[in-house]
Amino acid sequence: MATTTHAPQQDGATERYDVVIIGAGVSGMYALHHLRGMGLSVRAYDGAPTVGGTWWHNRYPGARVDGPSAPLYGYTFSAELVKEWDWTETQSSQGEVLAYLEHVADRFDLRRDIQLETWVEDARYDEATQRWTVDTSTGLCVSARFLVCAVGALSTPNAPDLPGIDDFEGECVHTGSWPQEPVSFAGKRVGVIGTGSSGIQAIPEIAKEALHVTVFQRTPQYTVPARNRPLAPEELAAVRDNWGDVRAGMLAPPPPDAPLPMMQGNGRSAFDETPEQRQALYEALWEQGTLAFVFGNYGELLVNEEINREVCAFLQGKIREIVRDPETADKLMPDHFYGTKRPILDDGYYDTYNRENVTLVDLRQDPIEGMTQVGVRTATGEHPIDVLVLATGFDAISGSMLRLDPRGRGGARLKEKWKSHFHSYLGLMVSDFPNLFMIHGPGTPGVLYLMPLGAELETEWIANCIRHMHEQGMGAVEATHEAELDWDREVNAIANRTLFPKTDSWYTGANIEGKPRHFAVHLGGSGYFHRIAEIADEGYEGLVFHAGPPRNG
Ligand code: N01
Repeated sequence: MATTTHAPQQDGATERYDVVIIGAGVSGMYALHHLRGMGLSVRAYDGAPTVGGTWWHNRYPGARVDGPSAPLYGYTFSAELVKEWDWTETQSSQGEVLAYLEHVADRFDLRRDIQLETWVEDARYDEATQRWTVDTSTGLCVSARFLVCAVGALSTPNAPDLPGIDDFEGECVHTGSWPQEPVSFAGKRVGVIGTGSSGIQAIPEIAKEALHVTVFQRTPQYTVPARNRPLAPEELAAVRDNWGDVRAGMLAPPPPDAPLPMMQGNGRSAFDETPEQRQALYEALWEQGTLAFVFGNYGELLVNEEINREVCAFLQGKIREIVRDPETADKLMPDHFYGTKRPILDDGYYDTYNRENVTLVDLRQDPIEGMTQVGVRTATGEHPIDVLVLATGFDAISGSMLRLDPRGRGGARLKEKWKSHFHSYLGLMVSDFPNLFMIHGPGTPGVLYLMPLGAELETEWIANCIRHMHEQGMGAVEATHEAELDWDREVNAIANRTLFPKTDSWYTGANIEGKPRHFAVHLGGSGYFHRIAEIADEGYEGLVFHAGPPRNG
C-alpha cells in the first residue's frame, strides 16, 4: 500500500517519503520495519552514530535492564527472532541489549532506511499539502505525509544548573549521554549526583574502581536486589517452546477486578493474610529479588497506604540491617510510598556504603552551593573530585517532544500547547498536529509497560490508522480537543485510584523545575492496548479525518 512512492523522489533539495520516523531506538526501529512492510516509503533519522537509542546513550557502568530479558525485554513480533537470539543473563547488560538491537537492524535490513548522525532540528506541517517538512542537522530537508515521533520517553538528559560548573577542571559526564570512549575511574575521586535507577546501578560499579566516591543524594530511594544471573538454556527453551502462550500471556487483558490494571499482584489480598504471613511474603520476595518484589506482591501495594507503609517499613529494616553505620543508614532512609517512584533493582547498592572509599552527602541537610575548580562545594565545605557523574535523570515522557517542538496547523507550537498540560489523545496524537503520531508519548503506559511490546502495539495501531485513511481516501487525521480532554480524564481517573500522584517523581514532572505537574502515564497496563484497539474497531471515535491527499501530494 503506497500512498506516495516506494523510493524517495527528489523535489529540489527535498526528498519525499510517506513516513518520516524520528529516532532509531527500540520504537523507531520497529516502526520502520512495520510501516515499510506495508509498502510505504519510510525514512528514519537519528542523531547517534548507531541504532539503539537509549541503549546507545546509557553506557554507564552497571547499566542493564530490570525486567527478565527473555521474553520481556525483546521484540515479540518475530518468533524466529525469539528463537535465534540467545540472551545470556536474566537481566541483560546494556552491551547485550545494544548488540541485540544491532542484530535486529541487520536481520531485518533496517539500516538502508536509517540515516544516522542526523539530528532532526525542525518539523512543520503544511495544511495545504497535508505534509510535514523536516529539517535536519546535515542540511537535508525532507517531506513526508506522516511524522512518527519515536523520540524516547527517557532520552532528554536533565543536567542540574550548577553555579561555577564551567570553572570545574575535572571531567563531567552524564549517565544518559555517556561518552563513547571508556571513562576511567581508577585512582580518581569521583562525585555522583543522583540516586535514581542510573545512580544506583552505577555507584557500586564505580566504587569498585575509584579511589573515592562521594554520593550527593537529594532523595533516598528504596531498592531491591536484582539477583541477576546467567540464564539457563532450559529457561530460554521454555520461552521459545511455548512462545505462542507466552506472548498471549503478555497481551492478556487485566482481570476486571484487579485493584490496578497495570499491577495485578499475586492474586491474593493482603487483608486476607496475617501480619506474619505478609512479612513472610516480603522476605521471600526480597530473597527472590527482581521486579517480583512489585509484581509478586499484593495487588494492594500501589493503591493502599496501609499496605504500602508496611512494605516501606520492611525495606527500611533491610537498609538498617545492611548498612553498618547508623548515621549513614538514617540518611539512606526513604520516606515516600514504595513503587510511586520507579522501582529500582541493584547489585550491592546499600552495601556499597560499608566501603571505606564511599561517602554519602545528604543534600537535604547539606545542599550543593556550586562547583569550584577542584570539586563540589556544599553548605558545609568542599568535596574535592576528579570526575563528576551526573545521574540526574531526564526530562521524561514529554521532554523529547518538547525539545523537537514541532509546528502544527497554522504554525501552532507544541511547546505552547503543552505549556501547562501534556494533552494528547490515546497518547498517540495531539490536536492541531495532523498526521503526527507519537510512540510512548504522554498518556500511553510507556515506561510502565513492556517498552518493546508497547512500541509494537502502538506502531500497529498507527499503521492501521494510516491504512484506514488510505482505504477511505483521506489525506489527514487529527485528534479533537474534546477527545484529548476525555483521554486526560481517563488517565487521571486511573492514576487517582493509586498512590502514584502522591509522590514527587519524573512521572509527574516534579524532577524538572518549572515543568507542569501532572501524572502523564496511563496505568491501564495491557488493558490500554485493548482500549485503543476497540476505539479503532469502532470507527476511530475522537479523530477527525480530512479528505485528500491533494493532487501531487
Ligand atoms: O533518573 P531519576 P535515572 N541536585 O530521575 C537526582 C529508567 N532507567 O536516570 O529524586 C541533586 O530516576 C534526583 O533526585 P530527586 C527508569 O525508568 C532504567 O536514575 O529528583 N540531585 C534523583 O535522585 C528510571 O526511573 C534502568 O530528588 C538531583 C536522580 O538525580 C529512569 O530511567 C536503568 C538533581 C535522578 O533519578 C530514570 O532513571 C536506568 C539536582 N539538581 C534508568 N536533579 C533499568 O532498566 C536530579 N537529581 C534498570
